[in-house]
Amino acid sequence: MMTIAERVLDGDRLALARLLTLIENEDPQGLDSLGALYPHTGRAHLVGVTGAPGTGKSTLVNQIVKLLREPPAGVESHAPRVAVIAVDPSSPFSGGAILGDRIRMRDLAGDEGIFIRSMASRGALGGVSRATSGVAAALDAAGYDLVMIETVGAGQAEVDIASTAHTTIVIDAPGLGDVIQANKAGILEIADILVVNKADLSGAENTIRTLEMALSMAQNDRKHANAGTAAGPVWTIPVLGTVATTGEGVVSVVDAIRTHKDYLTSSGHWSLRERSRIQAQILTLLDQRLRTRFLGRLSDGRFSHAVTRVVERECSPDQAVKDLLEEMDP
Ligand SMILES: Nc1nc2c(ncn2[C@@H]2O[C@H](COP(=O)(O)OP(=O)(O)OP(=O)(O)O)[C@@H](O)[C@H]2O)c(=O)[nH]1
Ligand SMILES: [Mg+2]
Repeated sequence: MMTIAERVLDGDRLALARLLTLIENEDPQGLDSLGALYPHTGRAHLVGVTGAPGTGKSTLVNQIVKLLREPPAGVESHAPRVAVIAVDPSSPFSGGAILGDRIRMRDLAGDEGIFIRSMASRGALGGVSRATSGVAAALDAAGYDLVMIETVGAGQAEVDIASTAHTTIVIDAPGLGDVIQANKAGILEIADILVVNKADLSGAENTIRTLEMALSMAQNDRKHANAGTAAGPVWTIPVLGTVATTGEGVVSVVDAIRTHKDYLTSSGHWSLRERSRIQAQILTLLDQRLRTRFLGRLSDGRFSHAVTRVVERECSPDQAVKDLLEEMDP
């Protein structure tokens, strides 16, 4: 009998779906299978798509996938296999309903080169990114060239996605009080590609201009900070206007995704990002496992006693941790 990992490598979509569920649940069988698949990972381009609720992320991802799978006539190109992970989609869906446009979806639904998956975050800090990295790795091993990860931008989630993906697309739309919010969330720092969607609405030009100005100021600061360091290829963050509902401007986004990948490879940033991505994953796992192991070794009530001491101001949190560690490992 074939193992689940072998079946995934063999292109079995049902086995893949099952494996993703096991990984999401952090089931030991899923984690073992992922271990078996790991040597087959490292090829996929992971593209994060984030932005405020309702900015048009799903609609745009739909258009990007469609364009990648059906290159316009005359364009000589080998269509990449594409997977989509939707983290915490605002409405529950089965199969392809997330992509909204049902007619278009029916076209895509029979396409073996597309795999769509939604997953719910569990609220636990780091939980989303941990499971998302695993799910993305499984899709990578299954042979998807491009894995798009849609997350709603709400503080930590978008920062998480930037450390999970190779390329981060931040979507903005006119009339959100955008730049101020964007700055607050550190969005300009995580974006490799900025998209102003809903370019059909009034105010879009203004949003694009404001973002371009904020970017050029940030890039000037960076230039000063980097003055004197070795010159290499430099990435200039593009600001692209789109109308996701009609597909206008989406070609430029697809181009930017490809160009950014080329930039990452030629500048050496691809391997740097891989390294820091993997380092972050290992550290997160270490944090989690060491803490679980430590708490498991404490005698009953010891942890809760430490909390009580701090609550009653008998000691500081720092002192409480020192005492716990000292007790365990004098
Ligand atoms: N006018 C206009 N409406 C758009 C455009 N793109 C998307 N919409 C509409 O905006 C609404 C939200 O689109 P979604 O694609 O679901 O947005 P989202 O960012 O995925 O939303 P959440 O996942 O809920 O955060 C839908 O009603 C879309 O039809 C656009 O370019 N112009
Ligand atoms: Mg969505």
